[in-house]
Amino acid sequence: MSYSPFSPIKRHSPRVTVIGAGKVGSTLAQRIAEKNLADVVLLDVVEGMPRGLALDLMEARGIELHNRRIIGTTDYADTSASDIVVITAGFPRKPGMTRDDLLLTNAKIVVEAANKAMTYSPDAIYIIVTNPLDVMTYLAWQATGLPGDRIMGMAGVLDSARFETFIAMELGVCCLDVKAMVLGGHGDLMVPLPRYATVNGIPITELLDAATIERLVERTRNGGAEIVELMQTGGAFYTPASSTCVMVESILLNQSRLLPIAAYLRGEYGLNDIFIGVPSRLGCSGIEEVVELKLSDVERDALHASAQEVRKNIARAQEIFAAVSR
Ligand code: TXD
Repeated sequence: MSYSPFSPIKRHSPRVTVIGAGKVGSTLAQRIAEKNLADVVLLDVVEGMPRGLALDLMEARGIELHNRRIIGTTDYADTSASDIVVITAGFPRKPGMTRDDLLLTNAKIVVEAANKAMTYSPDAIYIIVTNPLDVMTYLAWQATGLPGDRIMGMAGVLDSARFETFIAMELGVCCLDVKAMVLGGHGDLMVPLPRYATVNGIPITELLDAATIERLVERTRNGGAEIVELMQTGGAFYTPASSTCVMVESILLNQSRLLPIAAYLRGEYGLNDIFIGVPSRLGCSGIEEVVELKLSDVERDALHASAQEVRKNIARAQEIFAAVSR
């Protein structure tokens, strides 16, 4: 029998479950652990794979200088008492495929994952990442009965990061100085807001002409597809994982950061009963506040057009669901 003078480490660490140990999920697990934010449970349907990834991440701890536990599993019982559950399970777009083509396949996966996770972590805050994002978030909210402030979708942080990158590249400035906000659904009708984009406080409308801004807006709207076309297999995952990690961090550290996230609306921006990207403050209780910006008529119309698209897809998903379960 081996001898050890040490008793096992006992601690109450925050715990984040990441469902779907694919590109986004495994990169997110790495970010969370290496930023020393929480222990991570990485769950997938594929036997062995999440355990392998978790072991690989654990073996890097001495080098990356953290002591977070990463558990890989296919069993929801291992996810119990999580503070946050992130759902990335599903399939990404293939070249030429729209986000909405993924609708039915991913809807079944996300609803099942959310329901199973709820049995073990009924008090957690849920972040949905799977596409089509706004629709998946609505369906998961509906299926779980979670209050609107404890379930949200990640897309706006990613779309804003892309807009900021393109602005920084165009102007040749440091990306740390650029702040921008993209609202609306995570689709072709998303609403980048140039009026609220700045380089360290200087509005970009004073730095770039209208045609250039429109080009950057278009590139932002097409940001996901641009990467899918280049990669051919799978889509973006580094920035999606970083963007989700920002939300996880704001919740765990109760930072109340103002972030564009897909939030449940009850009349804000003239929209009701929908999840769509709007600026919200994110803290330990989830969404603390949806912040209503003053929008111009054009911006408001664009947001409503995007909402219309999201609603159409929610209705379509519900129709397909009803037909399948008949
Ligand atoms: O801005 C955003 N919201 C997004 C969304 C940005 C990037 C990626 N976005 C979407 O996230 C993408 O369109 C997909 O719908 C998801 C996951 O993307 P990822 O690139 O990580 O896909 P992978 O690498 O194919 O990983 C998906 C994993 C894979 O390991 C499957 O085995 C697993 O999901 N999977 C499941 N896990 C648990 N439970 C079930 N039922 C399940 N089905 C598949």
